[in-house]
Amino acid sequence: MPDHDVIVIGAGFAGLYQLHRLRESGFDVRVIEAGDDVGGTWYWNRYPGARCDIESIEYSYSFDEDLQQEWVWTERFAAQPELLRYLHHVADRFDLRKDIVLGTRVLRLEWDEPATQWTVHTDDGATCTSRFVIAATGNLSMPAEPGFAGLEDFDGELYRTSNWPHEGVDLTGRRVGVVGTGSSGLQTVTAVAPVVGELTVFQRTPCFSAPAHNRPIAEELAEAKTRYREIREAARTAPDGYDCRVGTGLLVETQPAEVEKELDRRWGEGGLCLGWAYADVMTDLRANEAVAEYFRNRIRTIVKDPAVAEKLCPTTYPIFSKRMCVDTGYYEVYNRDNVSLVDLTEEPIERITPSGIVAGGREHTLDVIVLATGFDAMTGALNAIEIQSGDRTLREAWADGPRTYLGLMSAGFPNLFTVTGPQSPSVLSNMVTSIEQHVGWISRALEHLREQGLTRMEAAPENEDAWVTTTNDLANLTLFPQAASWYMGANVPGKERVFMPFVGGVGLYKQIADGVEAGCYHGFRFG
Ligand code: FAD
Ligand code: N01
Repeated sequence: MPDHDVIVIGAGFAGLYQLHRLRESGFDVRVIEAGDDVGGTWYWNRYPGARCDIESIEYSYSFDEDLQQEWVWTERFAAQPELLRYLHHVADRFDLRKDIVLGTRVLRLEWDEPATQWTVHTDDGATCTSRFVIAATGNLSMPAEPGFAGLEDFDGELYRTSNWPHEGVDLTGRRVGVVGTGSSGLQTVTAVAPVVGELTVFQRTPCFSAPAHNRPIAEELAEAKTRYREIREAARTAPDGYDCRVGTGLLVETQPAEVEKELDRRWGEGGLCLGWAYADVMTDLRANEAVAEYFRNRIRTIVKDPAVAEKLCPTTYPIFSKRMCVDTGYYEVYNRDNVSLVDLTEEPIERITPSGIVAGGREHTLDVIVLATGFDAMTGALNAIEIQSGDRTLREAWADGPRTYLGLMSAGFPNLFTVTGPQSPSVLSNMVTSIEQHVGWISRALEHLREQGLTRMEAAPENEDAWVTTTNDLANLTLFPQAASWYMGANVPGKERVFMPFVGGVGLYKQIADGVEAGCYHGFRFG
């Protein structure tokens, strides 16, 4: 018999709930987490300004009514310390820590077909076995390497937003360079600009960002708590896993003045819902360009120097085809005297020297470099583990891009589940909604196996092929593949360019997954 029924890898939002859910159902579960504490994303990403951009009321667990009633969110978009406190509260409230091994990285998984179990090898040299493994390893947990020549020669301080020192960093009065202008870079830049002496922002591709209009939410929260059931139900069927009042009209058939009014309204509300004003924004380049130009005009209005404003205006990809950002005064930062912008398309980074960054032949002298250069997203953490089944590793099976059935399992790798795996809505959604949906589905599948006296479950190759085709075909109906985004794996040199998330939306995906379950797990094989 294996040592455990289930080993879960990772103790973020996904791993914590997966542990609780299966333990409640009577399974013996062990969680293995590389970090020294629970929290996942919110354990690692402690950079100044880090906060969520899905509203806290919705970016939180729904599985326990008492939990959602008792927890008090202070802001519309909670900051990292509050999110981490929440996840600690969850771990303690449900007594999860006793089944979590911290500070331990899973290096290798080996499928033992005769014993129908996985052997799990960890970086402390130990091994243990389990019937099932659930990878809750995160879509954005493996930092990407920017590959700058000379990085190790830098004599100043070097930090990564994805692994920020727990004790914090005093940047007061210092010359700071931030590389990267995605969500992490943008939040960092906004937070540190008023504190540092000089700030140089190194931008390769500008982002589109909408205002957060962050605020205390005492009254909103009290009201939300009276109808939490309704809010959660709406989230589970919405395209993005949160309530956005999705527009059903076509922008191209709407009068420009009306479009302007609707976009103004959504800009006034703030947050990510700007993308959901019209139904054709991600399928019709004309509609997309109209919204993109609306954003650019906003940037031009905020940023006083027209040359800087133009550099901040994205023009090389459709809006929303790279993950949109949400900010609190980002563009305003460029009106400060202590902030300068380096456009890396004109002046590429050549190397890092002991005293700074050389870009376009100019040396920028710096005390501190902050790398906000992103993640090997979606497949990075999984591929970092040597996952061996028969004569193949998962990395080999996914060499031309991830292959899954429903983003839950991969053919040839029995009893291995992925929470919010590639080809599920995952990063295109409120991740907590998608995590809860996957955890529920996986847990019910394991209960089904137990009830039927079965020990083995695997995706059928033909259903996996069909799902891969479906997800690719759906993505190709949209503008998403037109951007060199991390959704496409384009930020990691040598990574296969395939659009990885399922674009059909959380509600549709749930219907499909529920249908598969109701149809006796159609497309899965049991033993
Ligand atoms: P994670 O939180 O990434 O946890 C995975 C854990 O697995 C990590 O702790 C990691 O250490 C561990 N792990 C990985 N590999 C191994 C291994 N081999 N051995 C042992 N342990 C391992 N999503 C939203 O929906 N809304 C937001 O507002 C939002 N904001 C974000 C802000 C930031 C800064 C970042 C980086 C991401 C954000 N995301 C957001 C995405 C976020 O990752 C998810 O919302 C969510 O936190 C994912 O939870 P998870 O448990 O799936 O993964
Ligand atoms: O990473 P990113 P992130 N030289 O990949 C640049 C979530 N999140 O950590 O676009 C120069 O978006 C790169 O340039 P380019 C959210 O889902 C949410 O910021 O590749 N530049 C880009 O500008 C998000 O999408 C929040 O040309 C280099 C930047 O670095 C996801 O996590 C906060 C480079 C990386 O941006 C990832 O966000 C934080 C190089 N060699 C994260 N390599 C919220 O607000 C990379 N870049 C909720």
